Amino acid sequence: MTAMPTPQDLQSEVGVAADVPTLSVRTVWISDLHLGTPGCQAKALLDFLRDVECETLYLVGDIIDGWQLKRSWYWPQAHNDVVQKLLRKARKGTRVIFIPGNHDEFARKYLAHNFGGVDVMEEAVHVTADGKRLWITHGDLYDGVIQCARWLAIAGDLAYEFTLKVNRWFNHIRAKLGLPYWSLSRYLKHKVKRAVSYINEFENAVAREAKKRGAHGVVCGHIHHAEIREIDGVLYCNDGDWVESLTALVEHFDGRLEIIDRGDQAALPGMLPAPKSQPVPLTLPVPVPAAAQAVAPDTVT
Ligand SMILES: [Mn+2]
Repeated sequence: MTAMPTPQDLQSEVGVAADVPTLSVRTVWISDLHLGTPGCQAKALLDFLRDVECETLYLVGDIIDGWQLKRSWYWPQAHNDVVQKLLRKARKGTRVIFIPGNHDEFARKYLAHNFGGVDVMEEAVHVTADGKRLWITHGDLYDGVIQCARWLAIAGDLAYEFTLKVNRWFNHIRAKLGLPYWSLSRYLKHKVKRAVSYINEFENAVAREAKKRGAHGVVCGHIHHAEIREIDGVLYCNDGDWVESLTALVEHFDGRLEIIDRGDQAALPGMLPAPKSQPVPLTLPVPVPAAAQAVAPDTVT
């Protein structure tokens, strides 16, 4: 005779279940992890990698940030864990393909090599279950700024690093107040007109290039802005990043493509979801509105 499960039993079952992949897909694309920088949200990424199971995993560039590691060495345990997790997936039968980006251009010296089960390729063509030919590239080669003014790209990189620093500080406070994660850099990118036109130019250039190659679509990263849309008859897919938006692109077994958003589902003001039904108890009388206004969205225009 079996005894009724106690609440403890149930709890441990949930604990076990948490380690079992909950998302089974044909293909996963992730890029712009920027391992080796404080901006990389390695914990969220580890959670995602633990939850997902796939036949093919594309690492679409800027996986390890050689630019920043050269400036100052930063390599915490969690970043090691991500690398171990990726290698483990390769060992367990996932086909892992690494397409270097501009921040890990050092790996472009090792094209056509295989490291611990990871194939390094300059670019790839992926055929979806429903027969779409997708051209895979990081995208920096079609970024006018990087190609024409490298110094500007590096200056922009430093400014970006600073924004991320402010963002971490800001979200640290938000977390203390029980508020969800909110990406400042993601917000700025949507708000600043020049950033918007820069993104559009990039997207058009990549889509044009995909068309030239006779592909149905393209998968890229680089601009840290996840998206699936059609541009001039070409399917443009960007898998986003794990620095600010925490997004991945997946292909389901029927060939359907989807963006998985592990960041705040609605990081943009105006798109905020209804307040959660369970209010977070605050133990201290924290001055919520004042702190929130310090970096209020509408002060940034
Ligand atoms: Mn890049």
